[in-house]
Amino acid sequence: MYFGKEESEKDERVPPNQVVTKKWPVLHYGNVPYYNDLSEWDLKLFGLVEQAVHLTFDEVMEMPSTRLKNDIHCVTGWSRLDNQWEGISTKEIVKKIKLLPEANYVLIHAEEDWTTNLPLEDFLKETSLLAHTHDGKSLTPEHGFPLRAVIPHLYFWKSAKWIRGIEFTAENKPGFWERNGYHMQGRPWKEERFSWD
Ligand SMILES: Nc1nc2c(c(=O)[nH]1)N[C@H]1C(S)=C(S)[C@@H](COP(=O)(O)O)O[C@H]1N2
Ligand SMILES: [Mo]
Repeated sequence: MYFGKEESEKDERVPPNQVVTKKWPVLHYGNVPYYNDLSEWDLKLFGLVEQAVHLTFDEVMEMPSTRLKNDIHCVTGWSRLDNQWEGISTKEIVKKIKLLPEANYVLIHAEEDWTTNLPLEDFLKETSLLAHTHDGKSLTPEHGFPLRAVIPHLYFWKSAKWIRGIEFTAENKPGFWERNGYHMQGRPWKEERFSWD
């Protein structure tokens, strides 16, 4: 059997039982929020921090921004390669607060009380960011406008769209899908799809 260079490269980039798509599927539970006025929007950083902060959209946009290219892997089996994101790195966002030493996990809060949890270490990985732009265009409402998490090294459900809060916790509190059986960490290369995996 002949394996061209492209094939072997793909194997290195696509985790087990994932299929590459060029399209970008839209997937979520609940409704897409539409904002008439971003002055209604804020991002709350709270929980195990010295002092909680609320950032306005303008304050977020004034922060140093970063561009990162990466691959995303949805637990339903599709992967999309070479996504170009622009936004605020999570390491930059936490400069706005002082984390207490007990903070070990993060619960990301989105519109309609949708949540997802992950270890602080995964949240702060150098490839993690809060993105407002994808492949050069502002996020569409369906894909998370005005701001979404992008945690590309975990299954894509951890990449919350329409984020409104980041809560730092001592315990690993399960989020929406995690309460329904999805994995607490969700690493695609280990196929951590469900909590019984
Ligand atoms: N707020 C919110 N974010 C969410 C979800 C959701 O239901 N609500 N679904 C997750 C899931 S399961 C996936 S696969 C990705 C899909 O992102 P996309 O629609 O931009 O491809 O968003 C994640 N972020
Ligand atoms: Mo998903």
